[in-house]
Amino acid sequence: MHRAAPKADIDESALTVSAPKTEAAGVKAVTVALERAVEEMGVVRTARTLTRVNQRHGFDCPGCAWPEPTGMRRPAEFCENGDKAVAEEATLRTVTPEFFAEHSLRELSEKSGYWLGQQGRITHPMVLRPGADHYSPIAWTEAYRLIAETLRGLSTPDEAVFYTSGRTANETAFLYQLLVRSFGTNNLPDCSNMCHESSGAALTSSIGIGKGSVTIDDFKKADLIIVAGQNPGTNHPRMLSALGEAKAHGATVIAVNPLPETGLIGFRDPQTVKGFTTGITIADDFLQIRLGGDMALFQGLAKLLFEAEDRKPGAVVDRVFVDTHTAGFDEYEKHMRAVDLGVVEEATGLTRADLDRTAALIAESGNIIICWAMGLTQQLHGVATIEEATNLLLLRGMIGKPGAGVCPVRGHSNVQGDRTMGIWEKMPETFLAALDDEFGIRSPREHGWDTVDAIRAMRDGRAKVFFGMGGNFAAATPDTEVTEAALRGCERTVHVSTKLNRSHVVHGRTALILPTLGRTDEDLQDGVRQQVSVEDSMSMVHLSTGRLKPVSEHLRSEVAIVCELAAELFGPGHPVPWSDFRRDYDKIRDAIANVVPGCAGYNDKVRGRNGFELPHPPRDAREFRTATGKANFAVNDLHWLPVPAGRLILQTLRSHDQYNTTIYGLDDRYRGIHNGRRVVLVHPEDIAALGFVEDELVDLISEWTDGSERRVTGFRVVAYSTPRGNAAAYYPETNPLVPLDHVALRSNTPVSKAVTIRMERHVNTA
Ligand SMILES: Nc1nc2c(c(=O)[nH]1)N[C@H]1C(S)=C(S)[C@@H](COP(=O)(O)OP(=O)(O)OC[C@H]3O[C@@H](n4cnc5c(=O)[nH]c(N)nc54)[C@H](O)[C@@H]3O)O[C@H]1N2
Ligand SMILES: Nc1nc2c(c(=O)[nH]1)N[C@H]1C(S)=C(S)[C@@H](COP(=O)(O)OP(=O)(O)OC[C@H]3O[C@@H](n4cnc5c(=O)[nH]c(N)nc54)[C@H](O)[C@@H]3O)O[C@H]1N2
Ligand SMILES: [Mo]
Repeated sequence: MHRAAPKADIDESALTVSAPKTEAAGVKAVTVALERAVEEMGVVRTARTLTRVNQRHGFDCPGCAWPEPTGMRRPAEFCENGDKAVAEEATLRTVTPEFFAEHSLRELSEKSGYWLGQQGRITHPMVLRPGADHYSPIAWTEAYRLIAETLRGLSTPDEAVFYTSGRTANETAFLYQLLVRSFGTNNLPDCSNMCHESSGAALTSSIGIGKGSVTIDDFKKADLIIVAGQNPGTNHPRMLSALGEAKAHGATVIAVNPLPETGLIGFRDPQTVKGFTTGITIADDFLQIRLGGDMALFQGLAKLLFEAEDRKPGAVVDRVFVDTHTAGFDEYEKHMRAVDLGVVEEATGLTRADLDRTAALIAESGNIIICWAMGLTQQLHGVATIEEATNLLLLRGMIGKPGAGVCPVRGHSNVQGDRTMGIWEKMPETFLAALDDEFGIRSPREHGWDTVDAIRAMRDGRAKVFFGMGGNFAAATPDTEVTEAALRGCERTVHVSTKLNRSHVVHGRTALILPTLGRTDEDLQDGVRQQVSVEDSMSMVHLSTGRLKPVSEHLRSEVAIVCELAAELFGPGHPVPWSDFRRDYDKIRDAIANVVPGCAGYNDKVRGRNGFELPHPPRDAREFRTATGKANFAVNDLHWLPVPAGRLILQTLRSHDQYNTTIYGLDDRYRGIHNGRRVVLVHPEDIAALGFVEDELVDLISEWTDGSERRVTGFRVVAYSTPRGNAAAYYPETNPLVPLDHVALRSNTPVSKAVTIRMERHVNTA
């Protein structure tokens, strides 16, 4: 079935600005989601899909990684943006061989990512031969042969890069890393390198495991929840229900953010009938912090906590916890006592009263959770900042007890599971040894390239093949011009994809598109329905079953693609039973059970009512598997971001109408931006001080330490509530501004939330 896609691309001149919304979700959210769903899928398919999101026997929402409430799943775990994610995937619009015959590559490369994505689901495997101007259809067997031939022709397996985006289910992820390691490289960059890598690095060093320590039930037991650097109203809408419930149980919520994000500030719960009539304010307090000021905030709070302890010895520092379970406390205390609160005020833009009030709450609260996302991780000192947040919790004894802990809120629905399954360029020896034992292979031990290093390798000609398991590498990565040139320099680029995106038109000498089933699609192998499994942000693993009839009979599951490619690449006699795995996903799970820690009995456990919880030693037993055997207080020198004269610090973030590089629509309703995306949000006084006026068109120019400049053009200036010297604009339009070498220390994550820019009046050259 083919439905017409909207033909028009974005017309930024139609952009309008209205006052930001003061409330998130509610009736409007339900209406918007349903309209979008019916438009994409029609009424029947809408009814069949939206009732199965996140239900037992249903499929896992391809949106965010926020967990489902345990015990009873609500009759409809409604979420506007989850439903948009489903509609985007379950659409009946298709991109067929005729489409590719009609549209040349040149034409497609001039289209926006929005337009490309709106065309629908890709129906056939396609190839772009050297010098060709159009993609043309290719048989699956021939596609595998081409890929295998190129891989075998490399002078070393390390000349290939195998990227993963976090939608990939556990079964695929496990087999994919097995294929890559059997082939002989650890070059397994993933979207996590650009996302929560800083959280993983900080938490592994502080508590011995790179995952959050709270479960969904802890939210009901918390007294204080700090949400820093996160916009849940848009990116994790169901988290607002958990926060609302926490408040009903008496919790206080503090939002730490440069922007007054709708949802944290106001919220109507669409889950409850009451939600349709009464709204609540989620955040009891809002600390409007300057970009990159969080490290100063957490250090300043620590100093104030030590002073409170002096006034009332024994009341603030959890001595028993600190003495029994931690290392490095004395040095940390000394360092924090020396913090200059004047500097903290300057760095954060907050007042002494803000700091005192927050410190008092932390001192008095019995159970504290700190949540965060990209506002903390995509910063130069993101790892140290997260360590400082963790230090505060350790000082108060807040890890490994109900209602308290660290909560990095993950992005992609299975990004955490992919890591558990071995998608990482630096998997530990224990994992590799277990993998080798299970299959009789010899995994390479040398660490591979992460995302930024993979771009450098392609740029420098050290990598020649790019293989993407989902995602949109060309658009999601920093320094677009450099990255696109790097991809174009490749011998072969291959993408396993559901929908068309920028990465298909920024191609190597030969390019392949391998169309795959999504979460919502029924996956039949030899006539038998298969299920996959995923892990949410809180280490809960559960099954996901797609039931929709795929839009084309030529789609293959990601598992099948990996197995069939492996069979072609390795030939008969390979020790891994690829074809058995393809036929029966239970067999993959049996292998996972033998290799992946905490997964024994996987097939049984994952079929339990709510799936199963992976072990988390700090949460389960206050056991810290660090080098010291204890939780470590980290000691960091204070860093923050002064704004150079005449400049702004820019953060690149998501609108309410997108999923990463997938643009659902042009309406950032909560922020009052409609019909367009090229805006830069600036403090009204900065607009005037820099010599501009509201609504005028500017170019944004980033300046890097080596003197180089990067420019994006034609952005409308919008007056917005943000700290002085700070600005915000949407990703991925602003990715060209982020220099490749502008990465977080210790995690190599692109610093997408702090790019120094200047604005220039836009000169229309068209
Ligand atoms: N609908 C929808 N859902 C999504 C996604 C999506 O694109 N659309 N993406 C998914 C993915 S992969 C991810 S990683 C998550 C992302 O979830 P978020 O991290 O919420 O996403 P961003 O839009 O990047 O928002 C960053 C937030 O941090 C704030 N911030 C920026 N810099 C700072 C800072 O220096 N300090 C503080 N305290 N705050 C700061 C910004 O103002 C903004 O509120 O969402 C996931 N869920
Ligand atoms: N400037 C800036 N850059 C950023 C960020 C930022 O905040 N600012 N955020 C970063 C973050 S947090 C992340 S996670 C990355 C995201 O980076 P990616 O994960 O690479 O990007 P996505 O846009 O999520 O990928 C979308 C594409 O995935 C494909 N797809 C969708 N579903 C499936 C599926 O089921 N299977 C397969 N095989 N393919 C599928 C579709 O073809 C779609 O076009 O971007 C990062 N880049
Ligand atoms: Mo992410």
